[in-house]
Amino acid sequence: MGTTVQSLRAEALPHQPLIVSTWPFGKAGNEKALETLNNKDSLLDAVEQGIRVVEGDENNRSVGISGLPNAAGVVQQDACIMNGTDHNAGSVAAIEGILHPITAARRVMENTPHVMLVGDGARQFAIKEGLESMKVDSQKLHQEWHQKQNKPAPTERPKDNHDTVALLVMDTKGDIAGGCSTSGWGGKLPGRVGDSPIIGSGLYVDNEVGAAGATGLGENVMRYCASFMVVEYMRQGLHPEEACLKTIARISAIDPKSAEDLHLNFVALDKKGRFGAAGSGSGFQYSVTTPDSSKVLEGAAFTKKNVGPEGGNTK
Ligand code: SD4
Repeated sequence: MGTTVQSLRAEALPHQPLIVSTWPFGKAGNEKALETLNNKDSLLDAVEQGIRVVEGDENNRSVGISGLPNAAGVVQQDACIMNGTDHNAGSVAAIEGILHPITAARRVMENTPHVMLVGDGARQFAIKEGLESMKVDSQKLHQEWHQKQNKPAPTERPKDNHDTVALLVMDTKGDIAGGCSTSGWGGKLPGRVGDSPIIGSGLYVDNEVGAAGATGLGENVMRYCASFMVVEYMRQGLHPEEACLKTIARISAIDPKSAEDLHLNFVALDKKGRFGAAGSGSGFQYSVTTPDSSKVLEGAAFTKKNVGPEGGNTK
């Protein structure tokens, strides 16, 4: 990459909407989120509508019903949503056959006294809420469903086998919310739940500080409450990019695997309107949208040089 941490650091962008999401496929979601804010819809609407665009992309093989199936050939999806202003959250995990898990997560938050529903309970709840569904999808049903839509199911697997959209939104008031959605790790054991629907792991939002979201190997995120950790580092005053790097440094100081093998990637934004991202390896791309521009940027790559050996900041 050859890009330094400093050069990747974005300038503060106060008093204007800011949307940050994982991967280049997040950009279309960001733009929808911005459009939603421009229409004077709520912050949560912006998160939900943005993520629905990514979930609805038939060519996306890691988010939505076109995502990667588990070891039994079934797509089981995880999603969550969190509102910074009232600290409310909702999530669904290992949900099958629901076209927009992010909407199911929001309904859990708004229409139940719970935070998380899983498996068949989550599916039944979503159906009762009137959400679009299909039959639980063995590979064959999945193909048939796509044929009915007159669109063949994509056959190519993404090179990385796992990806997630985590999408963070700040509005003109500086209020923050976020969401996550994924079909998770391809070939996972049936019933496996990743980091993405776990508040504090795949996503965390604190309206006083900022928000963070994760993508990568969920097991390595969940064991450290990593998005919460990123937000806590921002609370200490770290720039979002530094907070992401320091979280990776801390995990990598504990985990015997090489940083590359951890497959950790984070995006973050803070209350000042600053944003950043970092990955445990190189090549993590993320999307940033404001009223002035919508771009795909390269996150900082963790090395022991850009963050001290015990996660200490070298600057
Ligand atoms: C998971 N973290 O299920 C998700 C998948 C992902 O990049 O983000 N992969 O483990």
